[in-house]
Amino acid sequence: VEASIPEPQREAWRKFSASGFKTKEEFEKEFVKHVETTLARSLFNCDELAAYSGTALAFRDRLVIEWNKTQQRQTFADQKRVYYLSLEFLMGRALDNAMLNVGLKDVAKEGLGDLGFRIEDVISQEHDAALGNGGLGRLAACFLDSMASLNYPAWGYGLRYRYGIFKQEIEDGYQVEIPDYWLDFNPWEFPRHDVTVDIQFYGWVRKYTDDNGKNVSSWEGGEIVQAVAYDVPIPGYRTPTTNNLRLWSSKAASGEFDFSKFNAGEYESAVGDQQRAETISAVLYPNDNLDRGKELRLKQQYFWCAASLYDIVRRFKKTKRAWSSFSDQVAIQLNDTHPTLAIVELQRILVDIEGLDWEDAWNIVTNTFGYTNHTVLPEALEKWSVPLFQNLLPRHLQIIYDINLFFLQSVERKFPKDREMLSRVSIIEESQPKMIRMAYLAIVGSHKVNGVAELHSDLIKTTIFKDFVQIYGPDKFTNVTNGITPRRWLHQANPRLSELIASKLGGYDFLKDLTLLNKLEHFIDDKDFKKEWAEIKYANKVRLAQHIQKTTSVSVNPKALFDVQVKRIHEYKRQQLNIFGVIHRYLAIKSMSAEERKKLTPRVSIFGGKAAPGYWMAKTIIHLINKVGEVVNKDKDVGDLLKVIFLEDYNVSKAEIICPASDISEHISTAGTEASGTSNMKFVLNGGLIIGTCDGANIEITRETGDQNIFLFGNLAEDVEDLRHAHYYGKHELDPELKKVFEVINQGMFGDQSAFSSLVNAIVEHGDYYLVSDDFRSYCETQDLIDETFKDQDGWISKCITSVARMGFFSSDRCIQEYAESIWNIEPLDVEK
Ligand code: HBZ
Repeated sequence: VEASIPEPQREAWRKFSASGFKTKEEFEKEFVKHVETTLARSLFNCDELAAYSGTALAFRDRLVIEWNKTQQRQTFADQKRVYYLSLEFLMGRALDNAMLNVGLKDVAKEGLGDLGFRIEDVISQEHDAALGNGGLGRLAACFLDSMASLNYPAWGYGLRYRYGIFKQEIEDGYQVEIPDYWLDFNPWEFPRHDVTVDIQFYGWVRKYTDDNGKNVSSWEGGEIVQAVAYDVPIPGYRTPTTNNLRLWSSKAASGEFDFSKFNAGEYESAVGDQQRAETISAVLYPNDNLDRGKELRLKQQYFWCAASLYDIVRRFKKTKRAWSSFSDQVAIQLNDTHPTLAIVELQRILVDIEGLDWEDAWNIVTNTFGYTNHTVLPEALEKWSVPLFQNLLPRHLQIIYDINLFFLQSVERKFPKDREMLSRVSIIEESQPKMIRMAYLAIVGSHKVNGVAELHSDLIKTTIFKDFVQIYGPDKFTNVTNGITPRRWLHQANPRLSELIASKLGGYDFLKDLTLLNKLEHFIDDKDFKKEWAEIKYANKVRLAQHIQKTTSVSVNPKALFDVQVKRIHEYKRQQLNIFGVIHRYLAIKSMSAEERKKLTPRVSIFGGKAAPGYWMAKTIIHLINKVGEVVNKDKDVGDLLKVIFLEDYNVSKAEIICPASDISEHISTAGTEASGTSNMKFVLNGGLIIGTCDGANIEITRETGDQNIFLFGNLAEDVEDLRHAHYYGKHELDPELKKVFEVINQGMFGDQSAFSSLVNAIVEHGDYYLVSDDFRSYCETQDLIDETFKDQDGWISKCITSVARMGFFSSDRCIQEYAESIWNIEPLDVEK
């Protein structure tokens, strides 16, 4: 308030208040201004990168104007806000998205043309913002897009990593990791050097009785690191709402930086302190679905939770409301257990700092938080060692113990004498060392817990969180099936398909209400429409073929069936099943006569994805794929009938090229292991069909699009346990066709067989935990069915169109509306006022 301009002077401001370009000429003026002044370049040295920067700066100005207004509007409206806490935001590129969302891409295209640039070349200069591993991080990014597009008052909170997910290179068939330093020029972030929070670590707890005779705990000593806010504008699609993503960066606190060391000549150690502080936000942990329990990771989590909570509480306090109305004003969603410390931190703020009673504080806390679970894999469930935690966050450990005590007391009242139950549900695992079970803490501290697809939400209720359903009743647990933003994953990635759809549906309203796609079913017999549809798919395949040629030097025939599996490499996602299937196909081709080969459907098997740097088995899978590619791709007997491609460095911007170009994509996890999957949705929305197991969102995709439009195979989740038992007791016979695949690997067909022995032995000797052998036959038969089905191109296209028409449910807009209504209890803001 103190910083606001007095009324008499506001006229002068309003006269010059910025108002963003609308026409081609205005864009060109802004562009040239930025290139010449902000970048200090001229028309004699403006390369494509400078053109990107100039364009980005011009659009950034536009976003900032709406962003400021949005923040004012939301402050004025004073409604309940939602805060989405995620340690990952896998945003990808921002420029194309900004141009489309504000509706000025055509203006920019023409303007750039006038100035001597092609818009595609300019867009492709941008470095991906890759602050995430995979599905979880990308989901957070889609949610930001939907929350802004639907005008919800929403903020994202995350960490500003200096290094995002590593860049992947393939050398001799092996993955090599290169650091992803992405901040050289990032026009999309605004440093807020005035928005800082001091974050405490280590130290001790002092207990005393205050003047009113109340027992107080105070966290003292230790060290301080400063959190600095960096804000990223998030434009909604064709709406003025531009929300904020706030990312925290760490640096040495000013009071902590020891200048006397400089004077004493200890320059190095002074700089060392600085660097140690900066290490907290230096790098994204590159594991997906694995918990490693490292201290630096815990520091990251607390640093980010504490800074975000401070910020949220500060904003609430400005409204001068009573604490009892906190959860009427604030909803906080936890993206997995990574931000669970926010629960403890809010309780600490309310009790230790604001002086509320434990009970009152705890009511506020549990009414505020919601927790989303993304996995049932035991190795991914976070646990923190008590000694490590005690050292770093001594007061928080005490609070967790108290939360646990009160929780267990309530359980005991409900289930007297059930000691087993108490030890099963305790937040503290009585192991050596003791461990804090973060998922249990998240459940106890939230009012709602959700899974991300129907099967997954059922599974968490019947397996890992079964006891908690008994304790709290079923209503605390709910499902919100994931979704994707059609803006990026249809309109931006596949502009021609989007345009074709718009031409039939009478405009682009479907991008705001994806269920409108169902009107496409009227055109299922429209010959011209189908022809155009096929041409677009073909053009997208040509574009991918060019990318493959450029990056791997392998020529692929765009008329072949493109079979794609792109996602993080993980045993549970079963890329090994896919590549064994490819080898099986290769052997079949080799044994065929020339006549038989003529009847085959030519296929390009395309893989992509990163392995966590410490995940040996995943790296071995990548190695095998590349070695199989080397053999198959140069085999003259095979020619165009089969090509095997590994695409380097799969990321969001590459996904935008790949998703529109598939005929078939693979979502083949062991049933019950993939919580939802979201790339399955992206591929179908772009007119591809899928081969998949009955897992995650595949099941709901089948329900929506019809079982004649999807290729399902394999065992069901309910049978997995028994099948694993059969392996364990030696009752499983290895699939005979898979055995042949292993034989040729062992004979060295793809180079040194010892390189792949761990992969083979996991199945042959170590119990085949992911049931590759059990599903192999069904998988191969289904692939044969796909070959047959693809021969009838007209029928194939009908399936694709029908599927797209029925994909409306999988918009992240639907998903966000479900969260808003059933978990957050928030309303969109009227932006017309
Ligand atoms: O979240 C994924 C699930 O595997 C996928 O099925 C689901 O569709 C998606 C969105 O709900 N989970 C992840 O991507 N998880 C991680 O990347 C991860 C990262 C760090 C961790 C644990 C998991 O410590």
